[in-house]
Order: sequence, then C-alpha cells, then structure tokens
Amino acid sequence: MSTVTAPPPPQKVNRIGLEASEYRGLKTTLCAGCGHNSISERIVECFYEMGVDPTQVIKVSGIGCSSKSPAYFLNLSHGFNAVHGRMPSVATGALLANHGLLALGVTGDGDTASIGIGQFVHLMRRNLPIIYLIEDNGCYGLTKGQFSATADLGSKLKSGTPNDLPPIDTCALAIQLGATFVARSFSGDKKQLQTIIKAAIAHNGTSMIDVISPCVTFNDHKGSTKSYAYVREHRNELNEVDFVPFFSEIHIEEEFEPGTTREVKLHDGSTLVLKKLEDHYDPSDDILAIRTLHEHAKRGEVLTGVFYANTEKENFLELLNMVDEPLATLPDSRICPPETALQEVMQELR
Ligand SMILES: Cc1ncc(C[n+]2csc(CCOP(=O)(O)OP(=O)(O)O)c2C)c(N)n1
Ligand code: SF4
Ligand SMILES: [Mg+2]
Repeated sequence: MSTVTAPPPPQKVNRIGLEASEYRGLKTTLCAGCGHNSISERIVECFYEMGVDPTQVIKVSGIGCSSKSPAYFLNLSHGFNAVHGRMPSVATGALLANHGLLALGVTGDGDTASIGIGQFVHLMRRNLPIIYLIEDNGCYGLTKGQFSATADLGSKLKSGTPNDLPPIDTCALAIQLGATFVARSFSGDKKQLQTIIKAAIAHNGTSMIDVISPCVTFNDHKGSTKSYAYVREHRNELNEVDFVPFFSEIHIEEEFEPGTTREVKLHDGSTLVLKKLEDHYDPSDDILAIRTLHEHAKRGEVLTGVFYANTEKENFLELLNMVDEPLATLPDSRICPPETALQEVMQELR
C-alpha cells in the first residue's frame, strides 16, 4: 500500500511574495520584558505588512541596548552599527550614496539626546528621508542605568537618587528644527506603535518617533517616570491613529464616520487617519504642536500620538538636486570628470 504525504500547508505571503519569517533577525539577547524587544516585533510586522523589500532597507544605529536591536529584525537588510551618538552622519552618507534605500535608524535616548545631540539636531533640520526611532527608557541601559537627558526632573534612580535636571523633549526639538513627521508612542501599545511605524514608512522626509520603552532592569521601579506602571497611569492620547495603505481596498469614507477624523495623505498614496483630536488640534501647525507638548509635560502626562505632519516640504536629497540614479550605481566615467573637463574649468578661471 503506498502512503501519500500531505503537502505542507501554504505559507502566508505579503504583496511582494515574502513570508513574515523573511523579516525577522537573530534571537534577542536583551533582557526579557525590555521594551526594545516589543519595538523589534512591531518593526518586523510593519515591514512585512507594508510589503517593503528588505534587501532595499538600511538599518543604522549607534551604541546601547537599543542600538543593538537592529540585529533582531530584518536579517536581509543592510546594516551599520555606528559609534555612540554618530548614527546620523553615517545614515546621511549612506543615503547620499544610495537614495534608493529605505533608511531605518534605531537609537536610544542616551545615543540621541546625550552624547548624540549635536548630530541629532542637524539631522532634524535637514529633513533627510529616514525613520529615526528612539527607544526611550530615560537611562543608559547598557551601562547600568545612569540618567540620560530625557529623564524627567525628579524621576528617581533605583537607589532613590532624584534627577535634578530638566529633560530634553526630543519631539518638541524635532518639530522646532524641521522634522516633518513627529510622533510619540509606547512600546506597550501594539496598535498605536504599528500605525505610526507604517505611516513613517510611507512618509517622505524625517520621521522622528520617540517610543517610551521601559528598561525593566534599571528603570522600572516606583519613582521612575519611564516605568511601565507610570506610563500606563499617566498616558494621554492626543489622537487615535489609523493607517490605510495605498494598496488596500478599504475606502476611508466607508470606514469612519464623516467629520470625526482628520486625514493626512502620505507620499506613496497611503492615508493616515487621526481620530478624536483634542479641540481643533491641527497636526500641520508646528507652534501648536510644541505648545501642546509643553502643556502636557507640565502636567506630568505622557502624551502620545502624531503631533506634527508636513507632507509638503522637500527632503534633504531633493534639496541637493541630485541625479536620479543612486551615486553608488554610476560608473566611474560619470563620477570622475575627465581631464578635459578640469582643463575647461581652469580655462574659465584664467
Ligand atoms: C564615545 C562613547 N562614550 C560612552 C560610551 C559608553 N556607553 C555605551 S552605551 C551608553 C549609553 C546608552 O544609552 P542609550 O542610548 O539610552 O541606550 P539604552 O542602552 O538605554 O537602550 C554609553 C554611555 C561609549 N560606548 N562610547
Ligand atoms: S538593561 Fe534595560 S535597556 Fe538593556 S536590555 Fe536590559 S532591560 Fe533593556
Ligand atoms: Mg536609554
């Protein structure tokens, strides 16, 4: 009697024919329960669901537990682990060489707001097309939990020592400097974080996302304002966010009640839908966004949502008026002008 082996069950694939497993990375070595691990999972889901070609992505990071996390997602992508706080210049160089890549920067609050603040501010004012995601735990997790520059005034270390300096609000700073998509989320909020990352993938310009991501080992105790308990208790959502990708069949008018939402059309034709906005909140008003952030911070609240979206401003690469083909793909004959071109220039200068 012959035995018939059943064929393996069909694997689910996305719109470019890849399985979710092709978006994963190595097994994490971070602490169990670290917020950074949840963010890695969201990145895998979003890039898979959006059908991004992982071979056309570059992951860039600095130094820290957060900056280690690109090893745990998108194994098929390019990657560069830069020096502490110096990821923005590496990312800028990579995109100047190959603007065909989708850049994903993953960094920490120490990497960004402490040692890396100089590079951060210049990245924001350039509006480089990059997703810049801060895994914000208010401390230097990798070096045993010292306060970073995003730690709140009065927040306490495990030893009970209070922080006596005011925090840098990376979102307010990014808006003031020129980033064109600015949001804050929480590693424990799967739906909000997924929506914001998908919108950032569709945005053409700098998407600055600050994700509160508790460090369970050094900053998750009573007295810390970056603990799971504190964020859950003091969280206030500025808006409920929904995302409709350009390839989806869903029509926004059918999904949501008219008049209750504000829609932001993104570069690739996708739509970000903002619901339940605070009274008359306008996400294209940068001054209002900064004021709103300061007001909520003064009340000790952790405000999350999409604060600012500007889909009109040209990005850094457009501003430089670069050739259409990525520089990395041009032959030497087009990158190095011949001897005669130099002679012509010299002639003009005589
Ligand atoms: C030039 C330099 N200075 C200091 C350090 C030590 N150091 C390594 S990681 C780190 C802070 C990391 O904090 P953060 O970016 O918030 O990442 P987290 O570990 O909290 O995710 C520091 C100070 C270093 N590696 N290089
Ligand atoms: S030390 Fe903190 S930030 Fe680092 S992996 Fe552990 S929980 Fe995460
Ligand atoms: Mg940190």
